[in-house]
Amino acid sequence: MLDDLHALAPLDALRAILGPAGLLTDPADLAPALSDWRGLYRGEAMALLRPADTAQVSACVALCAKHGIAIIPQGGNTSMVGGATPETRPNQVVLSLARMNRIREMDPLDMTMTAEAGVVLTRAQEAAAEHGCLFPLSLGAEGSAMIGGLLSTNAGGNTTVRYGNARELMLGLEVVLPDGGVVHGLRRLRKDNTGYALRHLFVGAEGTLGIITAAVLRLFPAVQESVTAFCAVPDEDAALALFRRFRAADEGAVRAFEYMSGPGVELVFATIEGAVRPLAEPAPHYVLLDLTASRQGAGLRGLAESVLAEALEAGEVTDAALAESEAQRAALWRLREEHPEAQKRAGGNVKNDVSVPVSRVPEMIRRCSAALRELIPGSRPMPFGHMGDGNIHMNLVQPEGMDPAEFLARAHDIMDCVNAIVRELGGSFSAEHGVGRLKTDMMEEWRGGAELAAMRAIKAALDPQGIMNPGKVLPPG
Ligand code: FAD
Ligand code: 2HG
Ligand code: ZN
Repeated sequence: MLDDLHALAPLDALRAILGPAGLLTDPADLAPALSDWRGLYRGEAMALLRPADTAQVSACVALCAKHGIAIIPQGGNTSMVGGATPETRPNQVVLSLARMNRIREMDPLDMTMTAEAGVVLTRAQEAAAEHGCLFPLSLGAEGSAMIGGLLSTNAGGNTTVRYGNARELMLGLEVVLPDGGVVHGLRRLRKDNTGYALRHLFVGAEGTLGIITAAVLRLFPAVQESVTAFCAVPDEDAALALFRRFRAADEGAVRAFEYMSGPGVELVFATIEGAVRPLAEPAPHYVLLDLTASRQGAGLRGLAESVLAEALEAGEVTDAALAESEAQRAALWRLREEHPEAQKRAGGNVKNDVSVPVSRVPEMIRRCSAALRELIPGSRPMPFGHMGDGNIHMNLVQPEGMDPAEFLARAHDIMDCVNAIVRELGGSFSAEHGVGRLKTDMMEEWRGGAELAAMRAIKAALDPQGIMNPGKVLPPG
């Protein structure tokens, strides 16, 4: 069968593998797959492949390897770093996992879910809930991002502080290698020390080493009780002090601890319809936090009230609102989750997805904000994000009235300005979004020497032709 296919022209052979529904070449069908959520990149591809199962992925990859055709794996296409967007060059295809969206198995006893790469995160969360369990990964793009993409970027999000990154939620993987071979690693073992932990190599590899087709995911007990609090805080140190206070009171209860700047929240009110002000007075900084427990009667409301009362007394909190209903909880979270959209609507904005040790977050925010204001007078720093993980989106919104193109032309100066401070504080230039296409030029400086050499050796060993997602993660050379 493979020999017959290899006799055909590549696109005809791919069509023979995938059937008419599995191969699209009409420019209108391809267009959404050729650009990214941020609108930074636009690429080219001769076709969009939409395999329905692992055998089809394997056959497509083997055929592409034979013809030297590059493959760009794509899930929900929500990458913040252009990781799923093809470059502008010939002889490449985008391979979407969207049709591979079956949940193959749920096991509430082993607390595992075996899901295909194209399962959308909200569907995985719902499936877990239908079995009385929790799949805890949660982030703003959860209605589009897919299991394969989430694992390939080792996504973080709002619950990392409690449950870890996507990597910590994965027990086993099925992967198609760049020669079409299949790693059948869907083991649901908590312990499995059998040589190199290959499964972890593909997590965070951003599609440069192979295609994840399915994964065994860890489940947790469902949430039975929760409290959400939206707090006004006077400064960054107070926000961190509040985190310490809640952690000390009950570390296991803190599901999310998110920081937002006053100007960032005001931008949400200004640009997002229906955003509701939860506190009487605007504040310079805010914290949104969730406490959850897997048993009823855990007393989380009392805990939140007593910790907040102490924090008010200590001057760490100036006002706070506790959600009284699911609708209020959603409204509070909306103020946080609309930050990316609000910043997009404000014209040019430059993202800096950075991390530092948690203890250095206040200093990082203060120093970066001051340096950015000096670099571009009138620009608006709007840091927000996962304070409990030391991961802040140190974003900069353009000055009002400035031409967005003029502002975006300074993007690399802006990233360099933030990165220099982050480096001094022992941090990382990419905390959760990955390297993709946007940050390859930072790899030499940050990961050069033996670390980058080892990464290149792994890439060369698994993908000697360099057909898997070229131009991503590793710098040229
Ligand atoms: P894609 O964007 O399609 O792909 C991402 C990368 O993975 C690409 O390099 C692609 O080639 C590769 N890839 C995709 N599928 C596979 C596969 N099956 N096998 C191998 N490689 C594959 N990220 C966070 O970490 N935390 C957040 O809080 C967060 N919030 C976000 C909020 C918004 C509004 C948006 C737009 C994005 C956000 N992101 C966040 C970024 C993004 O959602 C994540 O990176 C997500 O994991 C990407 O999933 P995806 O399915 O869209 O992958
Ligand atoms: C989030 O935490 C995402 O909302 C997006 O990681 C961050 O827009 C951003 O910079
Ligand atoms: Zn984030």
